Amino acid sequence: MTDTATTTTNLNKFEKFKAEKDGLAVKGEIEKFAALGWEAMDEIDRDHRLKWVGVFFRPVTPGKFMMRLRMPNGILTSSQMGVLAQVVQRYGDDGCADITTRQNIQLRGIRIEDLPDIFNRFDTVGLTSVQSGMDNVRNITGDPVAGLDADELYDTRELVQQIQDMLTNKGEGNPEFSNLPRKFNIAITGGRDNSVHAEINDLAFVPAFQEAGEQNLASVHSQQKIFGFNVLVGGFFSAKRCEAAIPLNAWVLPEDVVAVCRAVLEVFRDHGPRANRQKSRLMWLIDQWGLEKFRAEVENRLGKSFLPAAAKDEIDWEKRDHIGVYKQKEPGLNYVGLHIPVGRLYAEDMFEIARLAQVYGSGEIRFTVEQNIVLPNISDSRLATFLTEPLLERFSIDPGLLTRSLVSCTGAQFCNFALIETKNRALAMIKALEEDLTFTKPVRIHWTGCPNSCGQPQVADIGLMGTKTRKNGKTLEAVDIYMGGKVGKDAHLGTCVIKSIPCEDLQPVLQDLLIKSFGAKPR
Ligand code: SRM
Ligand code: SF4
Repeated sequence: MTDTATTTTNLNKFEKFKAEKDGLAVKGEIEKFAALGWEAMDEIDRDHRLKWVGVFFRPVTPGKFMMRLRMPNGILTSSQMGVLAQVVQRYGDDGCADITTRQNIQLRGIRIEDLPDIFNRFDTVGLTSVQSGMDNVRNITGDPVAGLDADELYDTRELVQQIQDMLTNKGEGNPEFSNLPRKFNIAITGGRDNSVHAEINDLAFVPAFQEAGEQNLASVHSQQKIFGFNVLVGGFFSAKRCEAAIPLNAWVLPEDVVAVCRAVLEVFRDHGPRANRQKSRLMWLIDQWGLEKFRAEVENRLGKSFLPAAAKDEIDWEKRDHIGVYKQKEPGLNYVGLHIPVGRLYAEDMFEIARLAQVYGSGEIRFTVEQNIVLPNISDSRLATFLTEPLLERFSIDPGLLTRSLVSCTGAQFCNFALIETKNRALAMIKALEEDLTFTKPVRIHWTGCPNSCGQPQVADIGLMGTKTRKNGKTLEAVDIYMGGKVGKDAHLGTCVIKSIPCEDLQPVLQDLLIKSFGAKPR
């Protein structure tokens, strides 16, 4: 099937177990695993293959699994949220959920014996967790205010759903794309502020117009300016290397986006390097081949040539965080962004969010890549009452200027890669800094527990990446500090500026940076 994985000799451990049994095969074995229990299960099934159905063994909390859903464009209904709340509720103190940096949700405390029931419940409300981990395409991100924003150029919701349906066979699982060389991220943005961080995805579509005359498009389209997307490829973060996506020099019509995703993924699946997992993301294939050959191979799969990229894209706004109350394009309606501290939710919060969406809105709930929630379709007449709801005291529409932009990965509480504790520490640090300083603008601080960069420190104003350091003969939790990440218009990645600050010494260092570089003032 592939250039590099044609024989099973010399394959790395992951390629070997994938060749022996496809990850998706576990879908038919859930009842068996539930009956066996996690301790008696085959270890490869338990630790790896279960991730093909979104179930993650947590070595930090053995027997209490994490489930990663798929939330196309970050959108769910209140009934879906209700089901997710019921699932975590049964685990008492072990049960909670995290909104992720890919506009998605993960559930915690899951026991393997409950999986058959959980999957049945998911089915009743149209939820799926399939192919959300390991060598699969992750949750596909789109504009969190798609269809609500008067200034958007394209409503991404339908396209994101179509891509997910193609990749996952409508949530049932699709063996065509269940053995990629590595994980793969896709984002589509139709707004002006790049709310999805297009530049850090393996494949991204950003809005761009072509002049009808210039590209011989006049025959198919009557308008002068034709809407489509410029295509970016190869963006990724890993412990070894981080790259922003580069232009493929291709412009595609919305109706071709699904086919382009398929073509790129087929090329990646069949030719992507598989020998070394540290060198398997799409950019490594582009390096190996050169962009021209990669582009030609994708065209070959697509069965037609790309038009060259439009000269400029339409990302010309600073990035919005969507926290607060905003008018929708439809008169009389509003969307309200609630700040969810480090994305952490408990069952009672989830029931309450579902209720608020139902009572005040249209029952719809949305997630952002900043791990927050947007409730759309709240009418002018209900808005004032909505704003008096007690939940908004904790999930504020007007948090402090550091708090509102805080992002944090899972960290040591549940993740065995973590070198430091993140979420609780991040919250405590922000509180202390807001007590000591005043701010005139938000400062985006992102915490990530290890160099895998799930908390995206490279896109932050100040990124904090977990590490270990030595001080007075002791090993301590520490951070490397990143700065210079720019999001929205002219997005680019930040770089490491200070290394190995022990977490116990971090507060004065951050205080200094906030004063010198972001105009903060001591109170
Ligand atoms: Fe991630 C692995 C959590 C977004 C790069 N990531 C993991 C694992 C699965 C490791 C593990 O098994 O413990 C973490 C699960 C911990 C847990 O219990 O929650 C984990 N990643 C997360 C989440 C939950 C962070 C968060 O708090 O929001 C995000 C889930 C997104 C989702 O819904 O699918 C998450 N991870 C990201 C991102 C950000 C993004 O996509 O914009 C990145 C960097 C971008 C990228 O992938 O290019 C990211 N995660 C990684 C990597 C490094 C990938 C690589 O090529 O080396 C790993 C390690 C790996 O895959 O081997 C990883
Ligand atoms: Fe775990 Fe590291 Fe990802 Fe944080 S960055 S969730 S610690 S793998």
